[in-house]
Amino acid sequence: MITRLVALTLLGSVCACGGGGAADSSSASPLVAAATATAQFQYYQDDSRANPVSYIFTRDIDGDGVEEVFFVAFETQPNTPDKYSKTSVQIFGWRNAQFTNITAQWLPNQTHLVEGVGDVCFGDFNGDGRTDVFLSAYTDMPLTAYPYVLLNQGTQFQRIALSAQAYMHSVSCGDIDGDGYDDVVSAGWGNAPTYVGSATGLIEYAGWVGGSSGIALGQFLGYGNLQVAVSDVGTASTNDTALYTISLDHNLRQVQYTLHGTLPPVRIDASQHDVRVRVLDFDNDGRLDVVVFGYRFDAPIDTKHRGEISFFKNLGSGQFTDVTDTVRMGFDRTRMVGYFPQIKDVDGDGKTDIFVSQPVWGAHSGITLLLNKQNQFRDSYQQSLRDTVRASAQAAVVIGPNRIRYLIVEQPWMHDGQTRIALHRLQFENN
Ligand SMILES: [Ca+2]
Ligand SMILES: [Ca+2]
Ligand SMILES: [Ca+2]
Ligand SMILES: [Ca+2]
Repeated sequence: MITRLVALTLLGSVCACGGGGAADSSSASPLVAAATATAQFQYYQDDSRANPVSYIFTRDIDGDGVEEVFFVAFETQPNTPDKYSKTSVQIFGWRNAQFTNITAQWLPNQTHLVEGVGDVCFGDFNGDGRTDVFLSAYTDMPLTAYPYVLLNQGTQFQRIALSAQAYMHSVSCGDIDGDGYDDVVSAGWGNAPTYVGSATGLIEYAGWVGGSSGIALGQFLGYGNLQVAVSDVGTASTNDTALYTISLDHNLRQVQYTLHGTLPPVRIDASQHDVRVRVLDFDNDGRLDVVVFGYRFDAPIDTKHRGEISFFKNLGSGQFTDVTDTVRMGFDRTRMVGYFPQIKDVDGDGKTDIFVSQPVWGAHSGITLLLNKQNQFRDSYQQSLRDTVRASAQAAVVIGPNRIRYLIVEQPWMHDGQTRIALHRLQFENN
């Protein structure tokens, strides 16, 4: 074991130098411990063996300071609508210090059975102080599905189906109008409504932002309703990220999105797909900034420029500038990025970091940890992460009991209908 770790450390040093020039001193630490828990479950409700597209989300839903983990999925192409296999939502958490499947408690009476989920966001939609969940409707084909709101009753969810939609590629939760009820906006290609929070939960308002892939609510302008940063708007060749202001008409139950400005382009030459947008004030100047995750979707095997994590600094008044080259250190652009980037304090030093993962095939990496050090986001622990999260696996970081950080790994698909997961404790240098 020790020999293996030493070997990995050496490999890590070599790879960090080749991947962009930034010395990665943190790779000297044994970041990932052996798995302390494993489990398996079935996403599908039938005997499909097709590799599901699945995503992992973490949130403390019961307010005990320990995060729960949500696994969601859809069956993708080359399947067709008449052969589509419905999926399920799986929830894991800690019970008596054991990491275990708690789906039946939170989603009783088979309410974990859904059609397909393409994104998840969390908010308090009915203002009762409890964290609710929004599951987007997505099957990656012209087949409608139900978006669901899961209203938190304290120890279980009340599930409510909203009107059927298709292609809800990404969702974002936030209180647009500051009335104390969180709202939900979506990006995609299905003309979904906007969901407005109220004392009784989400209400559908007509109006959406238009064809797009990623979306994030934020107070970028510093006044008025929240705005949205939206990726993959415009034409296929430009694929811009844009900022829209939002106005609500409660009487007509309508929402209007107005283009305020366009952000710099993500610097990928061809077939760019900017799948997710995230918001954080990465330079601590009091203005919310934008991070866009994009990749080249038809990238040949030897593509030098496959993935991007772009940092757009908010200059105020809706103006943004690309500061990626000075903010992001050491990221290897042949790498793949993914659909559930996490903006959280991964290493527990009080600064917000970025973690993103996606299954890849072949020799490429699909995992990135950008640790925030002095407002620079440094590519860290790449070799350790790659050794644990192997090709065609994916992972997320979850905060467990006693604020201990874990890597939850969804293992490569074995074509037997079972999804296997493993929990690994993370031990960072200096803490
Ligand atoms: Ca919890
Ligand atoms: Ca609201
Ligand atoms: Ca800022
Ligand atoms: Ca941190």
